[in-house]
Amino acid sequence: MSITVRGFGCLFLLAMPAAVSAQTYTAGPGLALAIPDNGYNGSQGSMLCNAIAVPSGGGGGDTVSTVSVDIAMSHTFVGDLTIKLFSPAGGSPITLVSRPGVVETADDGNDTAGFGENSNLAIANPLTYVDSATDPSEQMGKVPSDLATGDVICAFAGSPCSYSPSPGAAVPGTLNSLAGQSKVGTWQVCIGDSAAADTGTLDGWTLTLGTTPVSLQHFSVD
Ligand SMILES: [Ca+2]
Ligand SMILES: [Ca+2]
Ligand SMILES: [Ca+2]
Repeated sequence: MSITVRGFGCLFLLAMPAAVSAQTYTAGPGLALAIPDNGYNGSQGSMLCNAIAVPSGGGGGDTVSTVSVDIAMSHTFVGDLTIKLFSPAGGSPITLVSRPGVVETADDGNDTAGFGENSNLAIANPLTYVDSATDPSEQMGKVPSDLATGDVICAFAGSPCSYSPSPGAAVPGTLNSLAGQSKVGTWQVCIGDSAAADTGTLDGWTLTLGTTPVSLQHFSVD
């Protein structure tokens, strides 16, 4: 945009919001990071964490407007899992998954009321966590029907590959509640496991950030 106004002999710059653009940042594939079996106690330190450093710029603005996360991992019992996204701004993480099929009384890994959903995750069938998904992650393995041990979520016929965050007993929060933060800094996906025997690994993950660039618009006055 260029606007010329006569009579002042100056150059002006206007900061104008532009359209949302999306940038993706990926760790892996092939990370092969083991999730500590039955290690989760509610703390970040009890989880497997993996970081992505997001720089300034990179084809978009630095102010977050939308967030989604793709995770490729294996696990033989999805009801064991708690998965959280930590943003560079700190504060409470966004809980993407909280032990599907278990009704938690606290976010401490100690619930013994049941084992939760028994279906599997596979690296070849990554899942997307996004606010707009039809099914909450608490329903993983329950849609379109109750999957059995060995059935892989997203690979099983009719099983969705996208889920919205389910906080369980953790601090509530949607991914897009991170809007307005700076994207710049360290983002972490952390995965906890709350029951013995079944295990899994993190193979890779992708962070997709919609940002709103602020573009400088020139106009001259002469
Ligand atoms: Ca749950
Ligand atoms: Ca099941
Ligand atoms: Ca386990």
